[in-house]
Amino acid sequence: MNRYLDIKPEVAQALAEGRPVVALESTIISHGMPWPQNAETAFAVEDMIRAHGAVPATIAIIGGRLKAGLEKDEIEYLAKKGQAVTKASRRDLPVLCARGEDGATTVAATMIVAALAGIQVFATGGIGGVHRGAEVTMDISADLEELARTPVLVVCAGAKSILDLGLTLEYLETKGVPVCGYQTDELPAFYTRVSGFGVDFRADSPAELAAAFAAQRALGYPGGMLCTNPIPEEWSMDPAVINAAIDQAVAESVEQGVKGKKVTPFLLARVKELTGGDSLQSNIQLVLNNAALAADTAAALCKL
Ligand code: PSU
Ligand code: MN
Repeated sequence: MNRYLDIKPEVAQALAEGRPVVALESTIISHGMPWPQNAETAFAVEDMIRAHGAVPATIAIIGGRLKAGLEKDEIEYLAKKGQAVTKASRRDLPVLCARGEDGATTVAATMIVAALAGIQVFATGGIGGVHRGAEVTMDISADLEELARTPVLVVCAGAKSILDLGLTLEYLETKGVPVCGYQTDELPAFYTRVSGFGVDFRADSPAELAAAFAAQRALGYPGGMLCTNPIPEEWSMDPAVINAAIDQAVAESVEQGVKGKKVTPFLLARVKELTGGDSLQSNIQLVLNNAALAADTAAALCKL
C-alpha cells in the first residue's frame, strides 16, 4: 500500500471481501456548498450509499495523509473550515503530503486516491471541464486529464454551463474517455436535464453501465469513464433562470480578473447567490441521485 495512504477499516474490509464501495469527493464539501448544508449533505450522501448496499468512502487529505474514508468529525472539520481548506487537485497532492497539510480533493485528486485504494466507482455532483473562453485562457480542468489516465468510473450530473459543454465533450473524445448518458441520449447540464449535446453512449441500467466499465478495464485502457445522470425532473431548474445567472457570473469573473483554481469556486458561489436557495436544493438532490446510481453500479460490478 502507498506510504501516504490510510484506508478506513470499514472500507478496507469491504474491498477485501469484494463488497461495493463508492468514493466521494471533498471539494464539494469545502468549496461547493455553504455550512451547514455542506456537512448535512455529505452525511446524507453517505447514508444514501449505505441504503443502496455499498460502503461510502469520502476522500480528503488530513495532516498530509491521503484518507480513503473519513470519520464524521473529519467531514465536519472540512465543512466548517470551508474555503480556508486548500482545494487539492492532482498537482497539489505531493506538496500537501510532504508538508503534512490538509486538502479537500477535487474530482481529479479524489480519482487518484480512489485508484490507490482500489475503489472503482465515485459519485459527485459536477465535474470540471473546458471553461468558456478557453481558446484564449487555456483554462481546462485537470479533471478531464485525470479521466483520461486513471481507471475510475465517475458518476456526475453532467457539467454546469459555467463551462463550454461542447468543448468539454470534444476534449473527452480526443482523450478517449467514454461518456455515458444514464437513461438519456443527451448530456445533462447539472441543473437541467438537457444541454443540446449528445453523449457517446447510453446505459439504461446499473448492470449495463457496470458491464461497459468492466469491458474498458478488461481492454487494459489506462483511463476512466464518465457517467452523466440527469437531475430528477422535480428538482430540475428553469433553464432561462439558471443560464442568466451563469452568464452574469461568468461576466463578473472576467471583469474581476479571477484566475486559476479560484475560477470554479468563484462561479459556483456567484451562481448560488444569484439564484438564492433554489440552486442549492437542486444541487443537494442531484448528488443524492448520483450516489444511489453509483452504489447500484458498484454492486453490479461486484457481481461480474
Ligand atoms: N463543479 C461543480 N461543483 C463542484 C466542482 C465543480 O458543479 O464542486 C468542484 C469539483 O471538486 C471539481 C472542481 O473537481 O470543482 C474543478 O475545479 P477546477 O475547475 O479548478 O479544476
Ligand atoms: Mn481551471
